[in-house]
Amino acid sequence: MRHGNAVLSPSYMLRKLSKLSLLLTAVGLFLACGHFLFNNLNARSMVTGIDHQDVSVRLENATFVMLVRNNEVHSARTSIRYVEDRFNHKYHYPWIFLNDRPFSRDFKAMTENLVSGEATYAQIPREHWSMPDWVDKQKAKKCLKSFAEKGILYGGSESYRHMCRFFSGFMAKQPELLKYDYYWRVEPNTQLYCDIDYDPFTFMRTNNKKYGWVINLKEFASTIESLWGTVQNFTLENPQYVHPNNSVGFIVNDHKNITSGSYNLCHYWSNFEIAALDFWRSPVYTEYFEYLDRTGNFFYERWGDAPVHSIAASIFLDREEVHWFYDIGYRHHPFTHCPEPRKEFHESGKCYCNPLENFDRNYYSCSREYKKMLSKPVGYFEIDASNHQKDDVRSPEGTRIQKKSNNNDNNKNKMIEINHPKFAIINENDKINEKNARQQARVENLKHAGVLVSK
Ligand SMILES: Nc1nc2c(ncn2[C@@H]2O[C@H](COP(=O)(O)OP(=O)(O)O)[C@@H](O)[C@H]2O)c(=O)[nH]1
Ligand SMILES: [Mg+2]
Repeated sequence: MRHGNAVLSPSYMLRKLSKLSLLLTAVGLFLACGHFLFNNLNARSMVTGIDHQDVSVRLENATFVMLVRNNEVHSARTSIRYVEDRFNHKYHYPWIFLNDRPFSRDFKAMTENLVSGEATYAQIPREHWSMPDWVDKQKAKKCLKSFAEKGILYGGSESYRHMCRFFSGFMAKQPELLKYDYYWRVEPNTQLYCDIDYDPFTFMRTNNKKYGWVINLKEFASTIESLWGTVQNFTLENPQYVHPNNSVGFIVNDHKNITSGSYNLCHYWSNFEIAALDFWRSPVYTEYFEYLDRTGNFFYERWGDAPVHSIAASIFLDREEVHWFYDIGYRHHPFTHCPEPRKEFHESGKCYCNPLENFDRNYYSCSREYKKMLSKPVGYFEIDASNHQKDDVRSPEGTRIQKKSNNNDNNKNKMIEINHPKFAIINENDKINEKNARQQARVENLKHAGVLVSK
């Protein structure tokens, strides 16, 4: 009994308890170390080489940016939710919403608690969303009409042109963005398919990246007829801006250079961008944008911000400053980027897209051109523009000089356009009948390509 009493005595119980808690602490420590080691052993991606950190705070001077209309609030909410769930709920980066009109109370109410960082709603100044005074409004109106009649995607839309010009020249200069170094552009109705367990902004900074993309593809030739000629003229006048280790091989095929080659229509799809704002604010880019803008062809034609950005990144940046976020599974209708390696992205439970739907496999993807460019040694695309004669299309004032083009390339580009899968998303705002538009575009393109002779 005494023995039994001793077992149950308070001091005995205390000794037992403290031994037990020591044991539990040791087991806890062991498990924590194991967890830490396991996480860190698996922290570096086998495919991208990126280190995945385990952090829960905003680290960089960066923001999300979404240009959006009030009536797109639910599509905006979809995209926000994807970004938050896959990445930002751990980091709480702020969101900046931009609009050419004032944001409605409803838009704010439906979004401000969905984001995990601070939300800012800003209206774009009129001078960044209107035709500049050197643009001939009557001529622009006629051009829009003729583009619409040809069934060119968004051909008849003036607001689409303001949007493209805005992203090309003014987004980075909005007062709300001035305090940031990096942005991530998000569009309504887009999806993210993979957990992002590192900070892409930190990746950009520590690896000295300026431009990050996910999907690349070919542009409609008919929307940018004189863009390449204008770019050629700009580089001929400013050969010092061409980076010696550029990635011109991505936008010009067959080892040709800016002035001897034609544009292969390849560009990074700009509805997803993670980039350094200082590049768009730099004197080189500003001069380039102003040179393009003086032609008025954001309106007379329909120059997209995607080719405008991509051409700049390919010519003015070191190719090492451009980054393919291959590991980010992403969809913007109608294309999906789905990282393919099964073990890292799918069997790990990280992604849920279908690798067979990966757009890199599509004929219209430019991933082949990109990889080919990367396979060339550093400095391979160095260009001495000073030896070339300025000879193409339009003066900065937009007057047609002399169109010198390579017929074969032009025909090839037209043929590419005819079956372009993006025709599936003809703009509803333009009230274009998709079937008629496609039919008309085919006829027009065949005529241009010399396949059909008009009577
Ligand atoms: N506020 C505003 N946003 C616009 C306007 N036009 C386009 N956007 C936005 O600009 C982006 C691109 O437009 P979108 O219609 O998606 O073009 P697409 O991706 O080329 O088919 C999206 O974020 C749109 O919400 C406009 O007139 N006003
Ligand atoms: Mg879009």
